[in-house]
Order: sequence, then C-alpha cells, then structure tokens
Amino acid sequence: MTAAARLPHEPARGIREVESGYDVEEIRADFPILNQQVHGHKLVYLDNAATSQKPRAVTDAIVRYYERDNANVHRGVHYLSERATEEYEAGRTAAQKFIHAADRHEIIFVRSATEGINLVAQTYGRKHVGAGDEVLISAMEHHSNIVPWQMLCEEKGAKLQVAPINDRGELILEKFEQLLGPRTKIAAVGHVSNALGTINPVEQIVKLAHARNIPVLVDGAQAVPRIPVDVQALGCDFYVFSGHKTYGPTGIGILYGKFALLDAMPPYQGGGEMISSVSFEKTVYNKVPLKFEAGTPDMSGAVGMRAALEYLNHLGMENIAQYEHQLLEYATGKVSAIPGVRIIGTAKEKAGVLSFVIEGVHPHDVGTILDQEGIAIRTGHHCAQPVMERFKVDATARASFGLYNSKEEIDALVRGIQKVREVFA
Ligand code: 7TS
Repeated sequence: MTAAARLPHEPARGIREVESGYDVEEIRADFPILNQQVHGHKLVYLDNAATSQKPRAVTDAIVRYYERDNANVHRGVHYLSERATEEYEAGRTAAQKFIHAADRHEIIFVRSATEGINLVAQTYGRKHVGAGDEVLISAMEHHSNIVPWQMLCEEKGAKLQVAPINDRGELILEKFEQLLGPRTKIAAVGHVSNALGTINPVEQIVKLAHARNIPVLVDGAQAVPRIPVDVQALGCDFYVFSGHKTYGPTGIGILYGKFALLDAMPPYQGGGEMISSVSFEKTVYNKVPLKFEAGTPDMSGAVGMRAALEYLNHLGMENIAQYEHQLLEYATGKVSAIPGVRIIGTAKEKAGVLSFVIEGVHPHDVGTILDQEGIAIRTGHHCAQPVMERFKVDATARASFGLYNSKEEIDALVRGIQKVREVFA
C-alpha cells in the first residue's frame, strides 16, 4: 500500500515506522521519477523550489480524468460535461479546504502563482492605484512579485516601495511599518523566500497593514508545499500558489481572494465562461470566481491539483514541515562546516531552502560538478536578482528540499561539495 493510499493515523503494515510515522522510503516509492540513475549515480533531486516531482496518485488522476471524464466544463447538459464540471469544481473545493478559505468561491484557478499576482495587479491594482500612490513589497521577492507591480506603477505613475531585509535575510518589520504610508494602496510579500528560505511573519505583516486599511497579497509559491497555510488565520486579502511546486501538475495555480474584494474587482481577461450574457451593446459578467476564468480552463490540472493536495493531506502538512525542518537543520550543520562555504540566508524562521556560495568557485561550476554526481540543484540568481545584490553575490548554489528527500541525499550533497572544493583546490 502506498503512503498516499494509507490514512494518516493508520500504521503502515510490515514497513519500518520512523518518528511520527513519516517513512521517507515508503514515500519515495510513490514517486517513480526518483528511481533512476543520472550520469551513473542514483538521482538526488534537490531542486524542489523550482518544481517538485509528482506522486503516482497525481499522474494516475490525470490519466483517469482523460480516460473517463473529459469534456468541456460548465456548458454541457450531457453526462460527461457534468462529470468533468464536478471534477473541476471538486478541485476548487480541495484548494479551498487546503488553505482554509472561508468560501469555495474565493478560489480562482489561474495558470500559476505568477498569473495570480498579475491578475491582482491588473484588476485590483489598476482600479485602486493612481498617480502618486505607492505599492509596498519586500527586498526578498521573486521577480514574479516585483515586475507585475513595477508594470502597474509605471502605467499609473505610482511608486514601488521596497522594505529592506537584514544580513540574515529577514524582513526588517519596523522599516516595513514605516513604509506603510497614506499613499500605500497594497502591500505584497512572499510567505517563504525561494532564494533565502526565510519564512516571513505574515500574520504580523497583515496586522500592520490592516491597521492602516491596506490590503495584503501573499506570494505563497514556496510556502504551500512546505508549511501549513491557513489564509483566515493569516488574515491576508490575496494569496497565490502554483500547482507544480505543490507536487501537482504544471499549468495550474490558485489565487485566493476575500470574496468582497474579488466581487468588486473588474475582470482580468475577456472570453467564454466569464460572462453571463453578451450582446454587442452590453456584456454582463459572470459571478466570482468564473468572472476571472475566461476560456476553457485547465480541467485536468484541477484534477491533478486535487490529487496532489489530497496526497499532502494524507502525509499531513505538519509532518512534512517538521520533516523538512529536520533535513534543513541537518544540511545546514553539515554544509556550513565545510571550509570556504558561506550560507546565504540564515533567518531564524526558515523553510527547506539552502543557498550557498563556495569561495573561489562560480555557482554554475558547483551545479555542473554536482550534476556529474547525479545531484540536481539550481544555480543562478533564482529570479531574485535584488536578493543577490543585497548579499553582494552574482549567484548562489541552491539545494531545496522536498518531502521525499533523505539524510542520505544530503550526505551525497556534502560529498559533492567536498569534491567541488578538491577540483578547485
Ligand atoms: N514566487 C516565488 C516565491 C517563487 O519561488 C516562484 C518560482 C514564483 C513566485 C513563480 O512561480 P511560477 O510557478 O508562477 O513560476 N520560483 C522558482 C525558483 O525558485 N526556481 O524556479 C522557479
């Protein structure tokens, strides 16, 4: 029986149980892609912040959808169309429950976290941000949470304000608070930084902004796969994440927004699905969330997303967060003990992302040598160039952990880094 098929409280039969019932070997068996050799070595996949691998439960659900249920949604009275619509809408409910949104209509299917942020910038932003107004972000944002706001500010003659971070890679909350001014129309911050691993104190950030009636968008692309997320507890107004980083398929993402805000927002794209009636004189838009879902949506993506979220629920996000934290601590201890290695991002609250540089070695060379050992990491600026600038590096090497990584894989990473040092000695 796979981990996914097992209920969380049900012990695995005949399989070694580890602390809190989290058996990584059993979990790995759910991910066929992990079981392969790369350059003659066992694959060690440590690029989960870029995209995560998919359990068989996800790929099976997508195949099942196409073999059994596929039809266009929300438009046919025929049997298959109704079934496809049920499947698609079940994906919405699964996402609602997963991030604990109050209402399933607050969940909008988008292409990715990136599209979710662009949607808010282009609808809420264009409606509310004018000349001389301000948008506040942080200095640790991914380009996806910088550029859409920059584009908006450029169009409107508004100003992008950036709250600084300290040498550990933590947001300086007092500065953030000072930058929340009378012209600030929205604040947008990452929940977990992809380049540094920092977990931001979103609840506090939201409280500071709400005290001034400023709404907050949270980029949860790296948080939803790593830590439990409850949008009502966080209090944020918008929250985005991507399916493909959450062990689900590519091409689907979620935008959560508080209903009253979504309801008052103009549509993003025009087309089918997002209307209730069209004439050449006047078009009446559909209700939230369909108002924001123009055209045929990614039905199989919603099905795959639901399977991924159910898989995560079976393992338990608390267990995953705890397990990844153990991996991070183990890796941080081992990697930082290697002479010449500097860790970039040493926040007190961190998720499973380990960025580092090796003295005298370009990160791309680190990545290339590790690849020869079968180890996949990411090197470069991680679409967070301002973060690189802040730490005065061009790039870093980044190992990012997932729910299926093991201590043995971290040992392999450490051996790989030692090899890099030998090559460049
Ligand atoms: N926000 C954060 C914090 C991210 O890490 C990423 C992608 C995005 C937004 C955009 O997600 P997308 O699914 O819309 O592309 N981060 C990375 C990364 O770290 N390496 O590759 C993509």
